[in-house]
Amino acid sequence: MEKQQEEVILLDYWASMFGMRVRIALAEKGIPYEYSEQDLRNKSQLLLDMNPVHKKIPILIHKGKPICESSIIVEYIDEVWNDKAPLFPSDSYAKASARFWANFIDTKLYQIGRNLCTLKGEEHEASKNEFIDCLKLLEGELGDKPYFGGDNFGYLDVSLIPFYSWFQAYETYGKIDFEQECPKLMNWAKRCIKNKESVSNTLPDMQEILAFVRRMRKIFGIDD
Ligand code: GS8
Repeated sequence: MEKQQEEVILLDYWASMFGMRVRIALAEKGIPYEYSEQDLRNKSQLLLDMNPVHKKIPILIHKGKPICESSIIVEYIDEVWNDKAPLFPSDSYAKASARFWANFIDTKLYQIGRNLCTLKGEEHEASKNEFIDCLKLLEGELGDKPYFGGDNFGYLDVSLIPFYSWFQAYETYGKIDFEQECPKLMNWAKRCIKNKESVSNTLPDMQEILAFVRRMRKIFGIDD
């Protein structure tokens, strides 16, 4: 165990919901690591060497070897540090289902959220409805459970909760009232923050994310 805890480095960027997943998983497991904030507009040689395929963060470097893609990193963490806070259920069907929904978040929710913050006019209106539909589907999957993982905070909770820190930005630019649209999901998010230090210590202030999106919109010429 001592050996496995050695040499854990995370290449990350503070506002990245994908990076937050990894930070939450590492905190859940109590793994000490070196955090290395990356400049995504001027990528370090280390970042390029460790993820030459996608050139993206987060990257977990464990004993000198890189693991890329947040979902894969979280699975890796759960597998390697398997003595504490299991993130996956042991049941194969529940495991497949958690992976299915995490994939839905990556392929749908993320992209639509991005559109919400960057598009205008009719396309913007369409993404607003699509975003609400996605959240409602996720709310259906949560059902009456305290967490997506059931009684315990698990893989799908880790996958989704970072998006909550972007909700103020989505609310502002998407003009969505989340409390009204998906109250159960909002209660779930508040429950995670209240009960899980791994989450409350990781998620950045929503206002900071909003200010970040505001800056990005200026840089990309969406706003004057
Ligand atoms: C996505 C990582 C990603 O988009 C994952 O890890 O789950 N599917 C991957 N990383 C972004 C920052 S967060 O928006 C990134 O590194 N972007 C740099 C770039 O695109 O050049």
